[in-house]
Amino acid sequence: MQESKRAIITGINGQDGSYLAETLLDKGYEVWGTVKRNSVAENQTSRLDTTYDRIKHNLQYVDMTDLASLIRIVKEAQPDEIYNLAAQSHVRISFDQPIYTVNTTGVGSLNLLEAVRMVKPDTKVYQASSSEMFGNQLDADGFQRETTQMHPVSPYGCAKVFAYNISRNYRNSYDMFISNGILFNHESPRRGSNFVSNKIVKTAVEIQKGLRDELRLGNLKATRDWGHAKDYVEAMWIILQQEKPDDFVCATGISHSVGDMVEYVFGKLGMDWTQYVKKDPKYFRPEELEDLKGDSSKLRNLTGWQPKYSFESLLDEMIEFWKTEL
Ligand code: NAP
Ligand code: F7E
Repeated sequence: MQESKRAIITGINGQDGSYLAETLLDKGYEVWGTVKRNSVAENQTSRLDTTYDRIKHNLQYVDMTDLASLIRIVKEAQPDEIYNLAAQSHVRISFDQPIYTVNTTGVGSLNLLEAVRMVKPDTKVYQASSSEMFGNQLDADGFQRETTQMHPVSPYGCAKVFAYNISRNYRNSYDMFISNGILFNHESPRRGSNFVSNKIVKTAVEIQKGLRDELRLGNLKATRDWGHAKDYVEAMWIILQQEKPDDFVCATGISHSVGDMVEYVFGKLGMDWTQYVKKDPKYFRPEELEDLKGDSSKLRNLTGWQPKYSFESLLDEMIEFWKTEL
């Protein structure tokens, strides 16, 4: 009988890590994961309710800035695949903590590559790259794709560009299987509630239930290409199953403004958003990324990947979640 494949997910307790753990377990993988120490122990595994019993013996304390801890888990797990999802992933907060963000999200990825190169260089590595790397650069048709220039406009975006480039450099220099998934925004009920989608949905449901009376937001005009995290973690797995390592954009190809999202969510809950939404300068960024819309033809044509969720069905699922949760 063929042994099951073994994968490490860094940042397994994040939004994507938790869905990817479910996906890989369903596919018969032995799943290992890295967690970050938190003084509230329950927070360390707060998104792992559905998987905890199956992975609890394979969870290790690792910080991306701590090379020794990365070497240890790669040595012990001897993985076939690593999905590098751990990062300080909040763009606005990256302006408050630029050095921490670069150390974790940028140099941390290099630490992982060094651990793999030293201990098990035949491991396939997925690097969680981001549409934030493009900044305000658009192709003439309004889309961003693998060939679009990268001009990041946040410390987070700059750190991701470094991780993207060093991943390509290690792939070419050492013949390692390292692929970048350049993922556009993806959300779910498990999204941190300080990202705009979950903030809008959660607060709108609270307003409807009389628990709050306003929603304070920043830039309503910015547009994003929003998909569902479940669709995107499937793409991560597909990217590592290809014959050759490569870089792929993953996106829905449809963009909406933050204002569109507000209007849809409040409308679904039977409320007029203009009565509740207030602009707050606190939520604007020092440099704004105005428009994102991804062309993922390369991934779609090669692998057949396509999203199952639409903008509307994603938000409907999130609204239902918060109606039950609150
Ligand atoms: P997330 O929910 O913020 O999860 C990030 C994970 O990384 C968390 O488990 C976090 O642990 C962990 N982490 C943070 N700093 C760490 C450190 N110094 N050492 C070890 N672990 C650390 O992010 P996500 O939405 O799942 O995204 C997954 C990855 O894809 C990230 O790299 C993100 O930048 C990238 N990405 C996300 C999107 C998107 O739209 N979601 C799009 C493109 C790329 P704690 O929770 O304990 O802090
Ligand atoms: O902001 C605007 C904000 O924080 C979306 C991360 O996963 O995707 C994510 O980064 C838009 C921006 O996501 C508020 O200015 C308005 O234009 O949900 P967000 P993000 O910055 O696009 C990329 C692809 C990643 O890789 C990142 O890891 O919404 N906006 N008002 C607001 N945003 C927030 N958070 N809060 C507001 O009040």
